[in-house]
Amino acid sequence: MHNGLEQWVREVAELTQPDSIYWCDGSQSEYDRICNEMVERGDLTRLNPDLYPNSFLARSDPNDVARVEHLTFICTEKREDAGFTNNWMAPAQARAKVRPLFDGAMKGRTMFVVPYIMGPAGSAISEVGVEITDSPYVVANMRIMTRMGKIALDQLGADGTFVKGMHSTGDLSPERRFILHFPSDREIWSVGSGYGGNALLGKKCFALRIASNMARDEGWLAEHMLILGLESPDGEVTYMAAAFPSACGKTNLAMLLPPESQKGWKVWTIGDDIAWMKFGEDGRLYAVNPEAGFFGVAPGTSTKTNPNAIASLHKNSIFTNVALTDQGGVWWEGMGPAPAHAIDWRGKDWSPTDATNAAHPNSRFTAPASQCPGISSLWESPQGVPISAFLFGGRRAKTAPLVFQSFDWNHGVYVGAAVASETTAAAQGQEVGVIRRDPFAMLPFCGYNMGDYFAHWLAVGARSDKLPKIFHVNWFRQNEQGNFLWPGFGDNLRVLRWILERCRGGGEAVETPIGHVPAQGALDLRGIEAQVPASAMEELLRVDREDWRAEIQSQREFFARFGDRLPKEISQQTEATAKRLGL
Ligand code: SAT
Ligand code: MN
Repeated sequence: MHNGLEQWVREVAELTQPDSIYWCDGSQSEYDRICNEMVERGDLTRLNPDLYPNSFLARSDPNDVARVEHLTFICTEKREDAGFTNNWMAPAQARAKVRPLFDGAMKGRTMFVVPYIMGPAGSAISEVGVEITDSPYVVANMRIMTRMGKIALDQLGADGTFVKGMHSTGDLSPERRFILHFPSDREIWSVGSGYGGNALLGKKCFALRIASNMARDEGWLAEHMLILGLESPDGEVTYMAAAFPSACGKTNLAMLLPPESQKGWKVWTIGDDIAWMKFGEDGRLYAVNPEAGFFGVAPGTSTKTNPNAIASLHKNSIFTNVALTDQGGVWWEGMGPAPAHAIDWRGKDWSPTDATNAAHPNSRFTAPASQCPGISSLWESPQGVPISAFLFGGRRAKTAPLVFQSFDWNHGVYVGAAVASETTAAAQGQEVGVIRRDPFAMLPFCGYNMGDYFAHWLAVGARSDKLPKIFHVNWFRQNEQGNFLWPGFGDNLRVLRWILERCRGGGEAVETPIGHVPAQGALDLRGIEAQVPASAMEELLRVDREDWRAEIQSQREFFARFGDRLPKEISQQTEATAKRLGL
């Protein structure tokens, strides 16, 4: 047994005073028992086993439905080390302020000790974490999302290192809700929320905020990226990693099903949210998915938009804040025809004529990755998969073309740093649909000063001559009437194909001031010619000087806020772009 772990568990128990302490082994029988107990208490609803075997519906507190960025803190000694993109508290002050909320917080409850591995068991890229929680819902989700229990204790051994996560749902009051990260102690405290990224500490808290610190210190990358393998008709598979902000379609792209006209092409899923990458001996970057499940946005997910996601969640899954049908199944907006009656995410009667949503816009499914029909045979490979291309993107109605390639690595780092996107429902307490700058889609997830993070990316680029090529994509460009110009979903394969050709040294391109865009005819549009006429294609790839004037101004203002922590290279790239645009 690991001494440090045992001692820490004792300390947390002394502080939180649970009725009992339970060490999770990760077995199926343990999962079944914990879920059954929640059903008996009314905290979970078992779905109709004929429709969704071994699956459950959970409803969170209506005040607790998404990540809370304004209550999320990076606790470094110096404020500048967290940077202006993070909320900051000094570690001692943060502990003094929040410790009282844990004091006796688990009285009358069971304290679960949840050891877990982020990454495939036995991989040199993997890391162990332990979450202590009083939420059985968190335990059940962690079992789907991570390799949890005995397997993690075995990997930890008697003297391994692990990331500590202390979680209590507290009283769920937003006034007493805090998500604290202590990067130098590799430690997380979370209280007052039972939802998603606030409470499943392996996900954003560890795998991004703490791991980004580890990655900077140790020379690797912890990124908010999906990982996919694109198989061409000759059977070769090329791996790509893509960073988009929360709820911008990472899960859909990772599970893409090619349209009819694209015979012979296949997309294999490795991960849909997070990538950890280290250099291999051959100088290439190898990526693993630290997670073992999908915590996907439910609304908009259908057999049309993402058949593989639907196939993944038909059993052994947990649904949170979706609607319950009279047949004991689930429903959400965008899934298909609405049922005549359902119980909505708040637990109230609902019918399609109601003005409210049946499912919360940030409602989620938690499903084992192994159930995805398109899961890659290498998704648990300890070596990871070699990455050939990085894609950055966001939701932009204007400005950003469908796709462009950066001129080189450093220009690509600037392109990543300049990502902006319309906000979504994945975070609470902000307006939806306004443009915010979101570098590398890491704005809420980078656990240290983002200026230093840009510098880390530049430094990574200096270490190898076999780096992935860097691209920017935007599936969300609209015409003057506000209609999407690009069909998206499966048809995004056409863009991935051009990216693949560029990686192989082909793919016709035209140079623009912001990068290379596909030449006319370079994207295979067979089957969508009517939907995407030449005029639409032109608009999709257009670099509008006036839009870019505003864009460059917004970038300058944003980058200026980093002060002397901004690498010179980034401002030089901004100004070089402005110059190429003739601004
Ligand atoms: O709530 S999570 O952080 O797990 C999901 C997301 O916002 O991407
Ligand atoms: Mn995410």
